[in-house]
Amino acid sequence: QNLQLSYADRAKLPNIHPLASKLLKIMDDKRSNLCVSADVTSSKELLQLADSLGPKICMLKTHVDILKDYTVAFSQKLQALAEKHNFLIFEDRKFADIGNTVKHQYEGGLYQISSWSHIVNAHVVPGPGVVAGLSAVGKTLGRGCLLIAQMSSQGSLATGEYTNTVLKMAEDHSDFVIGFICVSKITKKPEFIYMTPGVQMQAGGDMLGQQYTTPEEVIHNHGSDVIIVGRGVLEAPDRLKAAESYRKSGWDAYTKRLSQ
Ligand code: 6AU
Repeated sequence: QNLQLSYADRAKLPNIHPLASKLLKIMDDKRSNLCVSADVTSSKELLQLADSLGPKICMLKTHVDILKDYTVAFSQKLQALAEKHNFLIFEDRKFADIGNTVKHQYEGGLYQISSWSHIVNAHVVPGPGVVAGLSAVGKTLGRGCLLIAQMSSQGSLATGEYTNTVLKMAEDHSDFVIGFICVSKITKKPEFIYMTPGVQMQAGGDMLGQQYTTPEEVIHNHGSDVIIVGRGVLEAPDRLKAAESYRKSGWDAYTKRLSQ
């Protein structure tokens, strides 16, 4: 399963996508496999989070459509913070329409996501056209896409044959698809990045179907690469302290995996 291959070594693989390579280098440099999910509704609060947690994370995930006060200036400030602290921006847009529609949704509208987000994700329910449409916008900009192969939520339909089809689609578009949203490392390919949401320090769930596992379980037992943590950090009394403890748990689980 290549679980002993380090992030630094994977960054140098001959067939690695440049953006995946950049992410793996950031993870190695900052000793962080933590992506904070900044699910807040004020752009000021989001920028404060990005600035204070920036040193602890390899990636910041946004849901830009839950902001009540999005502006172009906000997206420029976020990009500047990503430069300052060396993290990537991941807009969790979950595109899921025909190629022609997602092309417009990615490039245009109010948010012009492709102009500021390094990474986006997509459901493959529509078939390969969704990836082709996004790729038509993002590829020349050097952007990358994560395909949703599995979900953390209870009763998810993304299992079995569906998940296998996602893998095939990723391989067919490896010039734009850099990895997966998944519960565990679902292929042997070390060129792909495996990112897992539904992470808290204690297993459990919320009232709306979210299911949580621990950083150790995700990185060490399931062989995933990046933990995505929202409320585990956002609802902590001290967000910086919480981010540091998730960073450390994720990193310790990774070094334990390497030394096996
Ligand atoms: O840690 P939480 O539960 O507060 O937040 C988890 C974040 C949310 C979800 O929209 C997202 O992760 N997410 C995703 C993603 C990243 O695509 C997929 C999934 O299966 N489950 C999930 O929670 O912002």
